[in-house]
Amino acid sequence: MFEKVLIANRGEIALRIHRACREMGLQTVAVHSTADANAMHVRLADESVCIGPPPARDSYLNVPAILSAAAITGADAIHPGLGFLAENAEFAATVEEHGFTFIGPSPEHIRLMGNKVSAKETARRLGIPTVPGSRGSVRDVAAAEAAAREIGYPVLIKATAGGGGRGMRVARNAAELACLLPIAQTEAALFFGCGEVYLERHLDRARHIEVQILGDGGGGAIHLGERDCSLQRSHQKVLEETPSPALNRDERERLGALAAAAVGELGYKGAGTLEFLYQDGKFYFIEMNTRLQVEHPITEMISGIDIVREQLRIAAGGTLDFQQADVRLCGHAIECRINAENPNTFRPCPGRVSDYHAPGGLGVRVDSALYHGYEVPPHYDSLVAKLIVHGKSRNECLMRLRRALDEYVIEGIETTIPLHQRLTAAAEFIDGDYDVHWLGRFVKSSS
Ligand code: MV4
Repeated sequence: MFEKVLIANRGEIALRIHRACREMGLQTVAVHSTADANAMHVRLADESVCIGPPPARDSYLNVPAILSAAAITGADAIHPGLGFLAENAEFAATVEEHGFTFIGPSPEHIRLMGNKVSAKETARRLGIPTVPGSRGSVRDVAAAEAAAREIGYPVLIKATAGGGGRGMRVARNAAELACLLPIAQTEAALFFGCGEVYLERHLDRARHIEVQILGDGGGGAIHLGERDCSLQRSHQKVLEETPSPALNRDERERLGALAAAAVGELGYKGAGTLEFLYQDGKFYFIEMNTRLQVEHPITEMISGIDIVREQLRIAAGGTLDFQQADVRLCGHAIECRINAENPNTFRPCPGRVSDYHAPGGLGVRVDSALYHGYEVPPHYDSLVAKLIVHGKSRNECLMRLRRALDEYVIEGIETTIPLHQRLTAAAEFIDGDYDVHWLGRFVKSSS
């Protein structure tokens, strides 16, 4: 096992990783921008190094500064967290070239899944159902129209290097496709530095369901069930739950087994997530994330497995602590993402936290780097806390969640807690009756 881990991230996720390290007896190194000198992850780490000014490209994305910090502190391994450099294959390779362990999958697997066309092709080869679409990318209008005739309209134009929904376009007929293809290609080049796009049949009332997996790098792999992440607005997840209210036990086991078999076959190392769309009783693979995810705690709550601990064990060359048969998924868990934003307009609201009291009690977990007097900087993502609640049943979980939301005090900044209070009172949410478009409409009608 390592002795010292550098955490190349900030905020609640840096704290989350620090906690796993500390419980395993590992020393931690925090890196931070000048804007984060007073951050909680810096206070708690054994050592800290300032790596640059507030803009992420000068600090949290500054690879030479991060490697220098690892060298001067004598770290053995680097955990990239999520966002920033977590899915940068080049970074993973550079870390290893400099003699540190990258806590995550191989650069080859990161690259394979970062290209959405090769990810889909790989999934299909491994027997995972995918959304009907173009074979590979489409170069010009003629090729796109030929592919769309086979797929059937409406089609969705997606960027090969994309993900997260940016730059997607729906075309309902050949005329729209001819018009939108060059726009999508230009946008893709601008956003992602690669103008390649591909087509998929557009599923118009899908749920977003993802499977958490862990691979040991030697062909062993297990799954930890699914998460329903359909409650999003503007491609930002707002609330996640597990298990999905839409699946029965049989569907859950089949999907999990399929995902675990596939990542085992790949020889995948570390934690990962396979994303699916689910509509009319069918699953369609769309993307794989090769990192720890924001919503991982709900899986930890129903499985009792510390996913970051497993990441560290796997990266150190160890095996998984358990087999599939040892995994017992118990009860129900929900995560509310609490952002420093106006709950109606979603405008970011940085500032000083003038009063702070987090909820607690049985089945309640708060992952947050906030504290009384903390100044939320304006430079980064507005996620400031995750409220995660567990219950024996979905109803018990919901009752507990409402109780915990009512207890939570965050003064001095606006937060999305009032949105979660409205959402958890909505009939469709209570009934589990929602798709990826429902929250956007709900927000418009309830604010
Ligand atoms: C889709 C889709 C419908 N049909 N693909 C958006 C984010 C990216 N990861 C994939 N996304 C979608 N892909 C096909 N073929 C609808 C979405 C989508 C969506 C997916 C997950 C969660 C929220 C969403 C909101 C709008 C659209």
